[in-house]
Amino acid sequence: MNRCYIGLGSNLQDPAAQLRSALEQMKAIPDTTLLDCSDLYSSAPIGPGQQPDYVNAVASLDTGLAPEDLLDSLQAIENRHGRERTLRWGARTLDLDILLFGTRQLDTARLQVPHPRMAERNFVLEPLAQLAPDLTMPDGTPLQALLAQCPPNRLHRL
Ligand code: PH2
Ligand code: MG
Ligand code: MG
Repeated sequence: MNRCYIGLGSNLQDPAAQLRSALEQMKAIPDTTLLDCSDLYSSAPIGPGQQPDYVNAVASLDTGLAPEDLLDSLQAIENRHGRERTLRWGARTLDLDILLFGTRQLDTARLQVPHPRMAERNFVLEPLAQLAPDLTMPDGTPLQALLAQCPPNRLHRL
């Protein structure tokens, strides 16, 4: 089993409801136990053009799946929520990102873990710290050290 942290985000079509529905569907991923979810946070969009604010959260789970199989399950949930893959960092109904997969460091065509931009994103680090304040990154960096140097971006707990 590997302890994983998943970033959830949405800024279209009732974002909070998208996240709640995604969490329900994550409970049905095979060989996987959904453990916990942070509060929901409203965050300013990072990305091109005018976009609505996001709702973000982080969930924890234990899985016996291989990383790419967990990714398949998460992408299937995104697709069932009408996710369209057009513009990079464009508005989306649902985004489910593997932030951490145990202590693994992965760099394949489909999957980079830890998530390569999580250290710059307070909408990832703050909810992650709510779930696991004492977490250490696979390279040994404490999560609290990342938080201390993360650029500020408008974020509030809903
Ligand atoms: N996700 C992105 C791009 N920009 N901005 C916020 N506030 N929240 C996100 O989840 C987010 C983003 C790409 O996945
Ligand atoms: Mg993302
Ligand atoms: Mg994604």
